Amino acid sequence: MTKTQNRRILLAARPHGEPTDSNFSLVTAEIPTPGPGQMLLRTLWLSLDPYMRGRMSDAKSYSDPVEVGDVMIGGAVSEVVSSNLTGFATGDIVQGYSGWQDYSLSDGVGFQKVDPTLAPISTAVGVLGMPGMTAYVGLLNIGQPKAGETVVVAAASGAVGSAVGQIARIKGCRVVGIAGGPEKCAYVTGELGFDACVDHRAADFAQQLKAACPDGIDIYFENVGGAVFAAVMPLLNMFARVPVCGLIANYNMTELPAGPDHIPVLLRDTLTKRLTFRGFLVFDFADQQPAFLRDMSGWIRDGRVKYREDVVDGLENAPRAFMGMLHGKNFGKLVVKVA
Ligand code: NAP
Ligand code: FER
Repeated sequence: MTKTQNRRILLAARPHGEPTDSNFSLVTAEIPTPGPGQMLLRTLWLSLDPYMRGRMSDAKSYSDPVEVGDVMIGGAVSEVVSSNLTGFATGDIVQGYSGWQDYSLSDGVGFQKVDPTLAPISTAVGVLGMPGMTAYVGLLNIGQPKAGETVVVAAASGAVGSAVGQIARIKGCRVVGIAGGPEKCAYVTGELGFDACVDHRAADFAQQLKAACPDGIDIYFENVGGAVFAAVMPLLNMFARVPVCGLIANYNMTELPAGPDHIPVLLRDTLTKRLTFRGFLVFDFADQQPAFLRDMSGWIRDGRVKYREDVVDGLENAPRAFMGMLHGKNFGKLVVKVA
C-alpha cells in the first residue's frame, strides 16, 4: 500500500526541563516531489538518541538547534523511492539525517548507502552506525584499553555502552557495567558477557561498585555524569583515562548544580593520579569509519559483539519513546519502525 501523505513530527515548543507531549506536534503534508539533484526517501527506521534533547534547546552546541516549527532532527534508514541524483537509485537503502517523518527529500549530502549484507539494515543507526562508532572511537582512541585493565561503563545495556563493554572485552579487559535495574544487569552479564554489572538505582550502589572493582578503575567511559560519576571518581587508578562521551543525567536539567565543593577534589585527583579526561564527539573521528565498519561487522559476524534493539512501532509513538529513553525506559538501542 503506497501512502499519499507525509506525517511529520515537529518541534512545537522548546522544553523547559523535561520534554512533554506539548513540545511535539504531528502534522500531515503532501509527499514532496524531488527536483533536479534530489532524491525522495521513505523512512523505514528512525533512530532516537539522547543528543536530540540538546537540539530541542536553544543552547550553544556543535550544531544549530532545531527551530520551533521545524521537523525534529533524527538519523534514519530509508529507501530511495525515486532519484534525480547520480549514485543513488530507486530501491537503494541509505542512512542519513532525514528527520522524524515518513518521507524526505535529500541532495545526498551526508547520506551513505547501507550494505544490507552486513547485518539487518536497522543496525545502520545502531551498532553499525553512530552509536556503535561512538563506542569504538571513544574507547580505542581516548580509553586506550590494555589487556588486564578494568573498564567501567554506564548505560551498559544501551546503544553505546553495550558496544563499549564488548569491545573492551575483546581487547582483554575486565569490564564492569552500570545499568538501571536487575533485568538490564542480568542481560549485561549473561548475554553481553561483562564480568559484572551494578544497578545504579540500588541504595548501596557506591559500595557495590567498589566491590565490583577490587583493582580500581583504569578506564571510565562516561555516558551519564551525576551520581554515577561521583561513585566512580574515588575508584579511578593512577593514569586512568576518562573518555567523556555523554552526560545524560544532566540533559533535562534547567540549571546545572553549581557544586563548587567538588572542583578542588577533582583537580587534586587529576593532578596526583595523572588522570586524563577528554570530551569527544563521534564526528571528531570521522576518518576512522572504514576501520570501524570493518572491525564491528566482523565482530558481529563472529558473534563477539551482540546487540539488542528496542523497537517502537509507528512514527506517532516517537515522542513518548524518546521521553522515556531519558529515564531509562528503553532496553537496548531505541529505534522506531516507521514503515
Ligand atoms: P542508551 O544508553 O541506549 O539510552 C540511554 C540510557 O541512559 C537509558 O536507557 C538509561 O539506562 C541511561 N540513563 C538515563 N538517565 C540516567 C541517569 N540519571 N543515571 C544513569 N543512567 C541514566 O543511549 P545511547 O544512545 O547509547 O547514549 C548513551 C550516552 O552516549 C548518552 O549520554 C549520549 O548522549 C552519549 N552519546 C555521545 C555521543 C558523542 O558523540 N559524544 C554519540 C552518541 C551518544 P539505565 O536504565 O541503564 O540507566
Ligand atoms: C550526544 C550528546 C552530546 C551527542 C552529541 C553531543 C552525537 C554534543 C553536544 C554539544 O556539542 O553541545 O549524544 O551525540
